[in-house]
Amino acid sequence: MRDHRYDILFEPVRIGPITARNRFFQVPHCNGMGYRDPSGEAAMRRTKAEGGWAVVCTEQVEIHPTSDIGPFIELRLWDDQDMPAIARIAEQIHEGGALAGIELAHNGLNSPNLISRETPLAPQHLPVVSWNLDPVQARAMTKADIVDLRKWHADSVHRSLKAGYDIVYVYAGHAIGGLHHFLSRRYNNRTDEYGGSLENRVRLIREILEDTREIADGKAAVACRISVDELLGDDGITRSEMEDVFGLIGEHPDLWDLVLGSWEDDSVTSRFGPEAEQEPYVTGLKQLTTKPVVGVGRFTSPDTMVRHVKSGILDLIGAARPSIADPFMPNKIERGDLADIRECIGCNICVSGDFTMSPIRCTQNPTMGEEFRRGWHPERISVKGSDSSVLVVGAGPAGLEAARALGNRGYPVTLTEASRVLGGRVARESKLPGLSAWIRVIDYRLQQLDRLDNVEVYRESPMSTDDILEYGFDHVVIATGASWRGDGVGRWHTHPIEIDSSTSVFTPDDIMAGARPAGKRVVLFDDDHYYLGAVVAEMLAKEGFAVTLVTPVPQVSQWTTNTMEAHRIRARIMEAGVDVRTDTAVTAVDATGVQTACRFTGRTGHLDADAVVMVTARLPHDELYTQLHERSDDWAAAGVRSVTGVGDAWAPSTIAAAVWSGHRFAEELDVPRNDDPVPFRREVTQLSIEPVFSTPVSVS
Ligand code: FMN
Repeated sequence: MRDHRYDILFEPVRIGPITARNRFFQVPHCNGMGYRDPSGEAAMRRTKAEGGWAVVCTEQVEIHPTSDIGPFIELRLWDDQDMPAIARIAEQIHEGGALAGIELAHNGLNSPNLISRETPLAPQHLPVVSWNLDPVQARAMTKADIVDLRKWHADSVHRSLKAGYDIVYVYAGHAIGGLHHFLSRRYNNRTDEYGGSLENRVRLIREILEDTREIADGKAAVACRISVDELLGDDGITRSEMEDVFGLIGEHPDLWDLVLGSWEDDSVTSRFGPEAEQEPYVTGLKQLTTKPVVGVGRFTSPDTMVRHVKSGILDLIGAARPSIADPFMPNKIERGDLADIRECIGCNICVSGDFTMSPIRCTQNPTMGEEFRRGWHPERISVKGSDSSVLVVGAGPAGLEAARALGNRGYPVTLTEASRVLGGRVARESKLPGLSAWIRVIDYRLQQLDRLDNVEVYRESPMSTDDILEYGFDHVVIATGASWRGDGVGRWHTHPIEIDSSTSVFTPDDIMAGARPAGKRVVLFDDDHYYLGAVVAEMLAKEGFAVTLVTPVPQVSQWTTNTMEAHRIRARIMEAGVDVRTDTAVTAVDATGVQTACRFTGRTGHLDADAVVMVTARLPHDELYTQLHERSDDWAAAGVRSVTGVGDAWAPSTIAAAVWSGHRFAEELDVPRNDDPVPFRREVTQLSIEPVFSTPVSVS
């Protein structure tokens, strides 16, 4: 039953000509599926609609080939050929019971147009601000270009209405939507009526809002997504300037959707920003308009949501990442099942789907992106296919998820953990600076296991091969995790390096277990390139060690460009006093420190150190798996039918991958084997148009 304190979240909100049935609003977010996997996207959005979000939006939709931000895979509405995909998504959102919003985007300066090869368009001549630093410049838009842009936008509004959308966006946010570039002094140095004064810089947004409203004509609501502060001081959009923007066009849209700065600022990870971080920036803007306001802030606490509504900051609770982690969050709040909410941990692995052009993934929600292609659902799983019993060995992220999902299917499950602490690597890593929110991966699963009478959990229960064969479970899942190796093997060295035993070598596991170097000078060799190297470096530096981080790539924690954290990580470790040596490898550990080599020239060097921390690679704990398979002749007598490795014990990867792997085992147990080499459904390009190849003209 719903707690009455949360009633206000379930009040309807009028948005122009339409009414949202509650205050839960899934704001636009990309998902790495877009034009390539539109049915995958449609199923994902539908799941959220079923989960209680009153409004479910698409990601940014490119309205024209000059707005091509490939290789990112977004939706397109370049012409009518894109209509079936766009319409299918609206239809599925409606089937799920929500209103459908579409974020029309002309990306201007942000679109390198690599696929279309059209010339990028911007307020002034400037290099494009694409993520890959593409050597492409945008051309300053002429008046004719502006007329064209208005027409393309208008065309896309017509198409959106035809496709059935209830809310049509004008996108002026994140320094991505091209209208943002017109508004911002950083990008707009025009001297015509579209540059200079605020009134001029706002002109194109105003015109496009007016065009959109005229076409929507009461059939759909018009939303405007805008960055309320670019966090650049007077060089960009400021919060006080935004008040003037509201003075000029505050009544133009039917809904304001407020975001902060660039996408990196807006989707800040939990390591660098708390829930509701945007509150000071958005507070007060609602009072400058009669139109409803939606805002974001990795909202997972219904109390925070209520406070935002009651104190007049927001009308609608916007969410991207919390809706990814738990597409059913609104329904769970409504039912009063708060412990059932899979709270977003703010790791931004969802963002990495976009950056790696692969379907979206989520640490908390392994079904995200798998709704269509594998038929997975965040709240429903098929009932068990037999009376088999399952033993899960290891209660890390993979084991916990396997036990939870198998338990939900109705199997009798025994989960054993060698240590006293449940959670494996997540329990250890969430104690590191900035990673405390990650404990939610364990909390959610333990709370769920508590409710399952058919799952028994045993701590301090190390299992041997003999034990397992003696107990005679039908299926055995090995989820025993992995350990960091200390021999230097990783991407750079594929064989152990020379290590002089007089210099102590630590692994992240040693450091997380509380071990510390005896001396002060520490070299940390990061050949892993995700978060851990920099987190450990920061922690040791703050504890007073003199830390030098050595990495063979150009950037610290380079892979975190995919979670949009790399720049913050670098700033944080600089502030912590860590000395950084990029493009350098540790090649040996000697009696006085480490030998190094420049990645490019091979030039060698030496760094004095009392200790070395190797953050290079991990080795799976697969001994049990291997031993059990060596004794496969004994399985029949013991009643064992399968032994499967999952998560890091099978192949070390991200926490998201471990959770997914445990979940996959649970989904597929007793499901008839699919012999198709592609274990999921996919959409392939229909060769529907007769090819007409141009005939080369020969010149004699
Ligand atoms: N915002 C947009 O306006 N358009 C997008 O296409 C878009 N893509 C996103 C993709 C991902 C994976 C995420 C996490 C965010 C994206 N955003 C996009 C920003 C979100 O809409 C939102 O403003 C931001 O993540 C903060 O909200 P949250 O804390 O609820 O995630």
